Amino acid sequence: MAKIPSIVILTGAGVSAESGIDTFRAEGGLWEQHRVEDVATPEAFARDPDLVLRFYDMRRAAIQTKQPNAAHEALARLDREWPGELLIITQNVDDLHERAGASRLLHMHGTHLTAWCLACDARPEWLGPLIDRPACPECGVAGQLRPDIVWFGEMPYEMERIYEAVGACDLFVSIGTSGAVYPAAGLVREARARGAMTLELNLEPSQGSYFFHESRHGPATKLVPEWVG
Ligand code: BJW
Repeated sequence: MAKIPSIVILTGAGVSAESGIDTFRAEGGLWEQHRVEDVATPEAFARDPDLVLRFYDMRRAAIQTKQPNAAHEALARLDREWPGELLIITQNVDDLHERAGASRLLHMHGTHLTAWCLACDARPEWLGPLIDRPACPECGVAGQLRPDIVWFGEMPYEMERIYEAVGACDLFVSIGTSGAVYPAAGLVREARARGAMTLELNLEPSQGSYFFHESRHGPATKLVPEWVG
């Protein structure tokens, strides 16, 4: 019997755009109000922790008011129904994939659901504003919790598992990501070099469009349900 194709899906901010969560690099996007160097590096956090914590507390509160859209729903259905190997690798820190019901999922750039204790390395639930300098529920030390989010210069999570899945997949699909940030942006080349078919679903051609066998352009809420069928 023929092997059931194994699928890896990489998602980015574009998949959550129609849920009302700003993308990073569009006009009027998240980082036009906040310079990325001011908020998304460990150096910026060391320099001005209040600015960074206030920014992420606000983002987390905003994300909690948003709902999954038709693209998240379609991917969750595919995850439930696909009989073969499947992994959704999201760069997004929101939890809209899991709220739609996806479970074969990993967050390579972290998540706003947990905080990271710099004192004991635990990752407890991110329960309230970090700007208030709460104590870590694991070790009790106050003021050492930071967002559990991967900043520039930090190693994205679960890279070993990611390269293993990408290297073994038959189909690699990239949805709603600009291809501007590595190592995520390099995964398509990795998949293609190992013989996978590669498909891009994005509002417009991304920086890496020419690496894909096929690119389809339009809103994720239309393209993803059409692709999943
Ligand atoms: C729609 C849509 C709709 C809109 N429907 N589509 C020089 C060269 C190469 C690399 C480097 C370099 N200098 C430094 C680096 C490394 C650096 C990097 O890549 N920098 C680049 C800027 C050049 N990367 C890192 O530092 C990473 N770590 C690392 O490399 O460690 C070393 C290592 C070595 C070897 C192996 C492994 C690791 C860490 C990167 C961390 C990224 N973190 C961020 C911020 C998190 C904070 C936060 O969330 O606030 O994660 S950056 C930001 O960009 C966020 C996102 O996950 C990430 C990707 O953005 P995404 O999702 O693509 O969003 P956009 O806005 O860019 O694009 C949205 C797309 O959707 C657009 O194309 C739209 O058209 C589309 N769209 N609406 C469909 N409705």
